[in-house]
Amino acid sequence: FFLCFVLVLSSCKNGNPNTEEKPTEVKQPNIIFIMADDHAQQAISAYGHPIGQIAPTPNIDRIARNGAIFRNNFCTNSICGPSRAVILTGKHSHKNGFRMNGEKFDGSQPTLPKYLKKEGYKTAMIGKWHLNGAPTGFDYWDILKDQGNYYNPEFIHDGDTVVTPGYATDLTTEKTIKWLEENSKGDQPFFVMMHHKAPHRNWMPALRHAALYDSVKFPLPDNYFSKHEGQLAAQQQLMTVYKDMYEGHDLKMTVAEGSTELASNPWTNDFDRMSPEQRKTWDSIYQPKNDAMHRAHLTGKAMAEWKAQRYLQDYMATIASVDESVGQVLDYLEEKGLDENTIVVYTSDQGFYLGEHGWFDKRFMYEESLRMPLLIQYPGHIRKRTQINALTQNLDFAATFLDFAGAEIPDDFQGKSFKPLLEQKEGQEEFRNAIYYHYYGYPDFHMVKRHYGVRTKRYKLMHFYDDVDSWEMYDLETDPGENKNIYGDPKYSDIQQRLLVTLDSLQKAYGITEKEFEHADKKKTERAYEVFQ
Ligand code: SGN
Ligand code: CA
Repeated sequence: FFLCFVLVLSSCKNGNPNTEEKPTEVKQPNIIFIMADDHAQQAISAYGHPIGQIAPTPNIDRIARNGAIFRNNFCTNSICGPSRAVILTGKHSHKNGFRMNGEKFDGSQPTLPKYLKKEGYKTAMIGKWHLNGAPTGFDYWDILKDQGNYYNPEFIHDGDTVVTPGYATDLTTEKTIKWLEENSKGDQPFFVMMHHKAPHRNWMPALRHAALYDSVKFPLPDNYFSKHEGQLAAQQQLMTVYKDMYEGHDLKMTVAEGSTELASNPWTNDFDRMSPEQRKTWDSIYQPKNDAMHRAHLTGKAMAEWKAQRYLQDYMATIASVDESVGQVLDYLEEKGLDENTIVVYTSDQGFYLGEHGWFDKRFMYEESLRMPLLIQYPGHIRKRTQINALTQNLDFAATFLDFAGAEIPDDFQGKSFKPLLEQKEGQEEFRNAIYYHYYGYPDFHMVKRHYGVRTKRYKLMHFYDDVDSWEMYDLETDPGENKNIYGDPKYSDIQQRLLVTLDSLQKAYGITEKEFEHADKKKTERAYEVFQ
């Protein structure tokens, strides 16, 4: 009897009366959150798009091989500062207060790094911040000034702004690895955000990559020359590759054959900040290709197509350095034996147009800029090559990371942990049946009208408002390029009605009130076309 009593007692101590195993010590995972700026899914080879096949990203793909790739991950508001604020707070823009670029993030509110610190994490933020004001909740931060520059950028750290010689992507990686060297030993788990500037406008590649895609011809989308029929807001944007890009600043075109002087380049700072040696190498790479362009005397459609090629060559070349950065971080973790207990996330603040609808930039709720790439590895916890098709959002990131850290998810979070999806404990279909989107940045660069909408697995409904009042609806199964607006088409009236109900209920659930529609400033709008041309 005594022996039985001792046995029962000792097994109870182990927390499981049925086994004699010692409980495994659960250690909180480290989290490395890598975010690029404007990196479209089309430009990551693991997503399978032809552009990514021509210009592959082998290191980013490693994360998909080691872990999970999210096929339907969307942002809530496709623009830099707002997306970052959603990631930090787990709340939609109207709740975290950062609706459009240029606003100041309220750093006194609770955020993901603050919650993680409470759980014992060391926290760091390195690279592009773009939320105006100093980061809060981080033990360490070293951020790019404003949007950041590609060459010899300014970093802000400990109250000092320092021009740092080198290339932004490489510098951000070096700083992150240095921080890891100094902080990854010991018992404390860490959370580090490594935020790249690339591949943001004006797409200046590292010198070692500046000729990488010179001989490549990228496929152009069918709707590159779209006239945006039935799409009022699209007719009024200013983000068409062949109309709105600056020939010098964006396309690095020169004024004439034999010259290195850039054509229209209103923000000279991006080039003037290069050292004479950097500039010399740069010109030695770009001048011959610009001379060839001048000799071809291109006009009309041929010139528009040439511009798309130059845009994509540069855009993809800036991604080559981001891919190297991811490789360096993954190698570092493996070398130090940290890979098993570290969650590595790769994402971008939003998607981007690579010529679809004729465009660059983002902001619209159309697929290419609504979609965010998302790849996550956590060996031993997430099965290799997991495919997530559920409708997930940047809104869910904070809840998910807190869940992995073993913390409680605050009641006021609007996102949902997708940890159960990654562990295959929840059905993908059940996760969410529709996402809500709301863009506020008008008037602003590229003049994309304010709009909100819903997207289900198959359909999308959007309403453009402010100085317009126009509805659009798409069947993404029959029209993935979103070329045919079916709003008001009697064939779809039942579906339209259902989408309107979904929209209404999501707005109520997330707390969107009439107040959200009072932001419009008509006077500002009148001036805006001049300002943002
Ligand atoms: C800059 C860009 C715009 C871009 C915004 C916002 N112009 O103003 O094209 O839309 O940033 O980008 S640039 O020529 O100065 O680069 S965001 O990613 O920061 O939201
Ligand atoms: Ca961005």
